[in-house]
Amino acid sequence: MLNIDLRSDTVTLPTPAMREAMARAPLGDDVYGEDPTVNRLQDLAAQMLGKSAGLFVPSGTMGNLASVLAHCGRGDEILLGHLAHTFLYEAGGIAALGGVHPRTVQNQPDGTLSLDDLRAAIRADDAHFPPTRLIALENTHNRCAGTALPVAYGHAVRALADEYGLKMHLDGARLFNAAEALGVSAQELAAPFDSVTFCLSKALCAPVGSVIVGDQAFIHRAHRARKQLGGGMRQAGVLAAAGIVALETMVERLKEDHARAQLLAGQLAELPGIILDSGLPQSNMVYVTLDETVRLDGKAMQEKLVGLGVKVGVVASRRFRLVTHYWVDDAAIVATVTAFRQALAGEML
Ligand code: TLP
Repeated sequence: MLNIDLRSDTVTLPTPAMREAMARAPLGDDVYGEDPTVNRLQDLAAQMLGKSAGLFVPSGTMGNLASVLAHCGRGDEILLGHLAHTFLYEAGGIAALGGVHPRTVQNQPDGTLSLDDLRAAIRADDAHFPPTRLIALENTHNRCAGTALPVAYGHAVRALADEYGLKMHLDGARLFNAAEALGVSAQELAAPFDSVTFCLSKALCAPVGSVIVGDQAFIHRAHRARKQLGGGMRQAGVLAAAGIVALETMVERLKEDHARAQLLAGQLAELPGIILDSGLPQSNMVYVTLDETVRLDGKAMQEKLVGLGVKVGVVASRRFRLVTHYWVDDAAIVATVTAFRQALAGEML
């Protein structure tokens, strides 16, 4: 029986090299700052992204939350996209735990926020309003089909933020995918931002963890926020060791995932009943929708596919997300298209 899991790149298991590194990692108590492997990962991440300091955190969600807490006080306002992961899928943590007021701006289909919309959303200094403190962007943009936001766009938002004295945070959960998609370095993409969170446990295959990077003063505050959130871990070097392997050996290969996503998208689009509604993917995410000629809804289609050994994510009543990753090879792409064809057979109006 096939077992192809395209629900997310979060399902990636660690590679044999990661398991090996985890077993051998020198360890210490990271709450005392004494885990040499965590320290090495943090330094490596900061250097790769061109910032002066890094902080290992258990998840992307905690990375974004600790960053927002480090930038904002209670009652401050953050501007972010209406489709931002932090707004939609992080359990409202910034409001629940930080008292930070989220104000959404419409995401454009390419994942950006228009400069005019952002400018219009920045509050005047008036006692009626929460003070605008932070702009948060996402790259690649998950709900905008894995689009990559270009370097120039980041700098344009930076210029606006500087006009108003605002800070900028990047949810770069898949920053290395964005860099690969655009043919630029992660450092160039990170440059306009005061802080960046990126994930080791998505396409880079590490089992656990994300890193926040920024300047020393920011990381000092984020470190306290991490402790408040219960994210101070002890011999976390067993996890960080896999993260080092991820950064050293898994970045280059992301282009393979992107090529497979394009292949998958192109072949699914040729099937009757399937619409590739966001066009050919820029990174590792394929979003497709069932048109009105298909009798099944998303859930029923998903179940049929599971029966055929293929797992996909349902993101709306007739819309799916399929994410390519290290454990999805060329044969899996062929098998997935075949499974879609079989699932649709006899279900067309
Ligand atoms: N995204 C997950 C789900 O939560 C939707 C996925 O399968 O894609 N930022 C972005 C852009 C993300 O896509 C995710 C995870 C996170 C942050 C949170 O990372 P974790 O899961 O490590 O807390």
